Amino acid sequence: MGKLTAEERPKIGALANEVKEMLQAELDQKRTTLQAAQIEAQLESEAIDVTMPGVYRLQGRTHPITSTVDRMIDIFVGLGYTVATGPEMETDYYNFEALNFLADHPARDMQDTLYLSDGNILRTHTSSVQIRYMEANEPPVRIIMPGRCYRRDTVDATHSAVFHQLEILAVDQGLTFTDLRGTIKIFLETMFGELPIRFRPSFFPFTEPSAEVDVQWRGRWLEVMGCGMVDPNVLKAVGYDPEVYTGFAAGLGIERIAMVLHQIDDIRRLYASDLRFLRQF
Ligand code: 2NL
Repeated sequence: MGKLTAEERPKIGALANEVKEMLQAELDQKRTTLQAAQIEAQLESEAIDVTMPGVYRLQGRTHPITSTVDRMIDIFVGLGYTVATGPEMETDYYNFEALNFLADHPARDMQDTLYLSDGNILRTHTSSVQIRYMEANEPPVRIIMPGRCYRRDTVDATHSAVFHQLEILAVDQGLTFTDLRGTIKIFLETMFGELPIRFRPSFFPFTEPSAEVDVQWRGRWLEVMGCGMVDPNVLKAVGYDPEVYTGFAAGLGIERIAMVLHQIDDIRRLYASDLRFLRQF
């Protein structure tokens, strides 16, 4: 511009302005076109065809052992009980000694119990959890222990080396066998509906007196659980005074209950993971 004459300067200046405006207009137009194309492409790639059929996904369902335990837990939680859990690997003390098993009790035999190489055992019942709970808590006690247990059993239609148990324990002042009977009656009626039940005298190392409970199911008496008043020796072992406190306890096999409820003929079906079986629940 500096080299131009005075009369050329405004003309060239106006021309330069015109060129600049033209270029700017071209650029603006190009930008608009590119942006429109980008939005178009994005809309296309994100488009959802709502008429397309869905992808079928195989749905899992609750295993009959789990649903049976869940029902039992619901009933006892409704009665004010709390769920307690503990280790599956146990010491002789918690599994037998504290539960008043004598040193030569047959259940301690290597034939019946799975011993680990370090001298520990796989718990044969969930009662060991109750001992641990009572050691750590003062009465009153209202607990249930659902859990996996192990026995050195030969597997057949009614025996499994791994099985599930649910135990109930109540310790308080003034608890009697009548409280035990009432609790079990309410539980069984909620679980199975109204049906005749009977208590038969029995024996367990950890209860005195002890009883086995039968229900009349489809015209037959079926044994469904064991129970009794907690032996004073068990209360002493956890530091409770048996002159002040009494307790009741019961234990039942979960597989057994699931088999009765669902008419399952062989316990092994519960562990075979056969989808044709599991899909029925
Ligand atoms: C059965 C019998 C039973 C218990 C379990 C228990 C636990 C403690 C103290 C006293 Cl810590 N008793 N549990 C009592 C009676 C019977 O189970 O045949 N179960 C399948």
